[in-house]
Amino acid sequence: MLKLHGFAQSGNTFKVAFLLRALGVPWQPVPMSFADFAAGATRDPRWREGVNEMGEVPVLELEDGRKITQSGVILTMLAEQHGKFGGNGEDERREVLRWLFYDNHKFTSYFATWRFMKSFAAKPADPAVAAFLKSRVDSAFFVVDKHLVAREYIVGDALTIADMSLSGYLFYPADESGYVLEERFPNLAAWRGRLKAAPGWGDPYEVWPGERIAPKW
Ligand SMILES: N[C@@H](CCC(=O)N[C@@H](CS)C(=O)NCC(=O)O)C(=O)O
Repeated sequence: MLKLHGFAQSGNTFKVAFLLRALGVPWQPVPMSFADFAAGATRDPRWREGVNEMGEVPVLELEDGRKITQSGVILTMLAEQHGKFGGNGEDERREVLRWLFYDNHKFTSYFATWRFMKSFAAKPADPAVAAFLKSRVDSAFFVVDKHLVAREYIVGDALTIADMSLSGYLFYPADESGYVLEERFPNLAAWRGRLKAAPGWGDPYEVWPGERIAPKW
């Protein structure tokens, strides 16, 4: 059976779980506790050597033991293998890839870092760093909000892995990030609502074993 390494607060892990559930593929979580993650479990040299040299989750472990990393690669691989959620035709598939890059570089990347710093870091954020990160989150959110103004989904007219990737962190409670989408990003909020009706969607803290942690700051 496929195994997915990750932890409950990891939206990057959730993206992959969302797709596995939408595909109806049997899989098994390999959970790490947030405390172990925060203490550096993925940065341990033995973990890097045995699981992922990049020191990150998610990691999808295949039945033959191979380990696939980077959520964008995992999503693309599974979508190709199953012929689902990858976009229809070459143009849409390229468009899906374009949004996966944007997500990994700007959208999830800044938002996940911001949320971690705001709620889960060992120390309160430096105000200048927080202001910088927040401005980067805002501009990425404005881009996707505008893209969704007259669209139901990110690419084409059906659910794809681009939706799953970009939305991965948006289903966590608003107090973890301080972002109430309805107030400033109505198209993102409406799209998130549509995705909750997608096959396989579930609340991240129910989909993955592990405790919700109250924001520290
Ligand atoms: N681009 C990567 C990002 C993965 C990532 O940043 N994962 C976080 C947890 S959600 C992590 O393991 N971070 C460890 C670190 O940055 O040291 C992906 O999409 O898989």
